[in-house]
Amino acid sequence: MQKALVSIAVAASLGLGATAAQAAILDDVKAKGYVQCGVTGGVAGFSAPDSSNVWTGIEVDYCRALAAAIFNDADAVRFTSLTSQERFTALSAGEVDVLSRTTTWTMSRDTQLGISFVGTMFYDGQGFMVREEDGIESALDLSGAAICIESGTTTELNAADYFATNGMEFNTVVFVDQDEVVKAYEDGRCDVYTTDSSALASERSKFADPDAHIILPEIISKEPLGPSVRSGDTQWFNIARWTYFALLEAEELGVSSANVDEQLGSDNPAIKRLLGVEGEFGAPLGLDNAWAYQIIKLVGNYAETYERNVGPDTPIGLERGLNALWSDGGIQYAPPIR
Ligand SMILES: N[C@@H](CCC(=O)N[C@@H](CS)C(=O)NCC(=O)O)C(=O)O
Repeated sequence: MQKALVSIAVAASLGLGATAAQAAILDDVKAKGYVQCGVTGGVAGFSAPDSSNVWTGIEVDYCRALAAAIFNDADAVRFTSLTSQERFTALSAGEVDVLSRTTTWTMSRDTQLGISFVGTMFYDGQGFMVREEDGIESALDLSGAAICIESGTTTELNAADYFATNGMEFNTVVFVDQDEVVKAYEDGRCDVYTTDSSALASERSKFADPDAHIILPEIISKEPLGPSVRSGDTQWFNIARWTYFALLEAEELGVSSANVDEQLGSDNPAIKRLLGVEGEFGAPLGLDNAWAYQIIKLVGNYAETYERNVGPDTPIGLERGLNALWSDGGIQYAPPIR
């Protein structure tokens, strides 16, 4: 009896207690036939439903890529719209299988909430938007200004740090919902709207007169936005993480939705491994060896999702910047598939 207890304790301390739960999420997802993905209520370019209730955005594409890897069907995904405050509980309670929602990877979120971040789909930073007519040119001129902010975010915390560090008076108007924040700013209840600078660009693109608003030059934080999963299921974590890496690796190797079938005949060993022509890289994840082929065929590579959702030719208009591949001067980098 005592021996059994000791071995349970040892197994638990080694993390083997998770073994029973190892395949649980993938099995559950396969059984229900879709991935349940937690997203924002609507940040254009990241995740937003269109008029026919079809979700689009770079974070939506990530969820579609996951569905493509598992089901060879990029539509085998359902979306749950979550506020900033709801998102972590929804993930840890199992209401969603993955959270892909303008969410900054921070240490406390990664280590204290029972969730694990898998990578950074979008390197961002916090900025400030003001009305052009107010003539403000720097965030350092914002002492005492009324600032609209969404609660339960890093935004709140960073702004507090920034104002304290610069000896400025911090005066916020806080809302739970993004739409309320934007409306309050538009209605003139606040002088300033602050959030991730990509979301500022996204919201500004929806204003009646975008040019009446400017984004100040200061970026006051690091906001690595990425998907996260419940902790304790290594297989699911690996699937989520390598889905992100596959998007990057495909771009790096020049494999896109347009040429992936042709690339099946490539002589490049790295492309052969990526597409499952050689090696067994899907099987250890519980997936078909064509898992990455399916992602690329149905969703595209990282550049494709970036360009169609947030790139310079979209209303959001964001250059690749930090989100360029490491080989193009950015910091997006995937470990090799081998
Ligand atoms: N990245 C920050 C901010 C996240 C956040 O909630 N951002 C707002 C603006 S980008 C948002 O997504 N709102 C959408 C909503 O509430 O539906 C965090 O993780 O705390």
